[in-house]
Amino acid sequence: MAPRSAEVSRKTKETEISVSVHVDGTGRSEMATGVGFFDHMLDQLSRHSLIDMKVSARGDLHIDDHHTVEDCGIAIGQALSKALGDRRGIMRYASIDLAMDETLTRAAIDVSGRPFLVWNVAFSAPKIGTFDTELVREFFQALAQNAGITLHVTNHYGANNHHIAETCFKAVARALRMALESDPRQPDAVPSTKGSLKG
Ligand SMILES: [Mn+2]
Repeated sequence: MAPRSAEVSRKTKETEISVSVHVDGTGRSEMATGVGFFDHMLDQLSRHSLIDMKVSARGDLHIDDHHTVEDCGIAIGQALSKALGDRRGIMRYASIDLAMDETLTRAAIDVSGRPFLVWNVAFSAPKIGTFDTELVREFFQALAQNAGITLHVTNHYGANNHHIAETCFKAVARALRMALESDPRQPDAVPSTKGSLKG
């Protein structure tokens, strides 16, 4: 498999973001989005997917975190899609039930080229510290859309909202790691009867 890396820069009137990803990495992350809790979540995404990720963002945080979080999802998704190329030789499907203390969350992924998010996660509070819990969904919606992946996330149960958010990021990370792993039985094939995973 050729090295799977990409960089994306994206600038709008709301945000200026640069992202680099190395899919076959060790989970090294450098996050500077200006949103502390979000940096913590992106660190989890990188660490548990083993995708090296560098994200720097300058967004309109004087309004709120929404544009920055959503646009980071867009840019990371675009970088992943670019790095994956024609998606040859990947396992494609993966799922995990991920436990963290009292919380259990499932992520199921199809690296299909068809963007889709099914989101069954409810938070019991609107905020984690200063972070709006509804932005967790916004991030994954942008990620799925721009990475070209089908992503289902279900929180089975949990009490602590920090844990619920964190298990979403860790479960998606771990499922991504498995789905993007090279398939030793068909290392040169695109795993689709259509012959294409580019949507
Ligand atoms: Mn944490």
